[in-house]
Amino acid sequence: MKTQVCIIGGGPSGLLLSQLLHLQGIDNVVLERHSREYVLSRIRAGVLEHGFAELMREARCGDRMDREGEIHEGFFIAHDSRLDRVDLHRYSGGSSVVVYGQTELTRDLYDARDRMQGKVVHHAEDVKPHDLTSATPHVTYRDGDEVVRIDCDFVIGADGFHGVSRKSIPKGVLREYEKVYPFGWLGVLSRTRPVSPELIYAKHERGFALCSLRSQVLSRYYIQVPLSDKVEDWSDDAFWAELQRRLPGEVAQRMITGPSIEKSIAPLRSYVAEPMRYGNLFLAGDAAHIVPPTGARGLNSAASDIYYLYHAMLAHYRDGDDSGLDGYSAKALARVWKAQRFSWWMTMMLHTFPDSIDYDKRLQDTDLAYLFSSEAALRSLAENYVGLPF
Ligand code: RFL
Ligand code: PHB
Repeated sequence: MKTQVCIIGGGPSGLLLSQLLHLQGIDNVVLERHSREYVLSRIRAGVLEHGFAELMREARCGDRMDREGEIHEGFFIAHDSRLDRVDLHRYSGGSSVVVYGQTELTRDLYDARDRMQGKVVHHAEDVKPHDLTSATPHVTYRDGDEVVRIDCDFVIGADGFHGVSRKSIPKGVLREYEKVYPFGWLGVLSRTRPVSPELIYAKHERGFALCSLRSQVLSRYYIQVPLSDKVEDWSDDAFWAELQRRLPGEVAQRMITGPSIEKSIAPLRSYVAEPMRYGNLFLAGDAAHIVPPTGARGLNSAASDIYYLYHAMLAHYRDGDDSGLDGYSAKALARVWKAQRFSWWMTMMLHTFPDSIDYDKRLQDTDLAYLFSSEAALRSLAENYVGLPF
């Protein structure tokens, strides 16, 4: 098989790039290890920044998002038994975010790929990139007993944190930066009315909690848990009781509980791999960088990678201009590191750290006190949360 761009990974990053390139007549193939049902069963992000929503529209995948997604112009931070609102609209100069689940967004991308008869291979086993530093790289995968070879101009590594792409860059070339946090988030999805129409991020001495949503009938809640906890340790009743303990009384009182329809634990990690290009391999999204979910940046950082890659590929094929490809890694990483900083800051401010000393706790309190007493601090939070410009 021959194509122009071979994309490894059929998550949101890979599918969005595939769709954008195809619309410009650039031939591509997506290789996904799992089934479509598996990819769509993972409950992950819920908050999309404005620029991502625009990119979905440009990819002609924005109709359902615009119909069913909710525009949010603010969120709350609960601390010390009070609820303070961050007015995103006011402090970001009129911007907002869209609450629309990653599952729905991925479904829309798959539907769009189907409509255009895009080439998406599921159950692609043993995907391996080859000859990445040559002008003629190729990718192989196994389909049952058969090994299939795809010759291409470029390979895109959009295969998430555990994918094969980043691992195919020689150790001496790759520089990795990592910070692992001593806790995870236990998440529950439930078909109940959300406790608040806007998100609530809660700082509490028992641990962080987040009240999020997918719609006005579907809630998504998280609580900070030790890394040693297992999902089986948490009955629904235990989860609701702990969530309520971590929220201000008036919020806890109006919480509607119900059976969980999904429950999972995600460890929190910050990670960046540099550079994001090796020969004709380009990394994008979680394959190159991970953030703790506190700042809602992960999927949004993937979107900016795709934006830069899409425009770089377009300039290459349309104008013979390679400056975008040559500058991709530096440009993407500059924005990635700002998302890292913001996610780290939100995480450090709002979580309970098992080894923190009294001094650290006073600094956390001061961070929040400063935030809600300074317009400059609120502006900084808002501009990062709605998304820095691409
Ligand atoms: P994905 O989604 O991991 O997709 C990668 C795809 O590649 C496939 N794959 C392979 N395919 C072929 N061969 C191989 N060897 C392969 N290895 C892997 C996988 O099966 C998969 O389908 O990466 P992508 O596309 O870069 O997307 C990144 C996002 O998924 C991620 O950043 C976000 O979910 C992070 N995130 C959030 N981001 C936000 O912007 N806003 C949020 O509100 C938000 N909330 C979250 C989150 C992540 C969470 N978890 C569980 C980590 C909340 C949580 C709890
Ligand atoms: C979610 O709804 O899953 C969500 C929202 C905001 C975050 C993280 C996760 O910061």
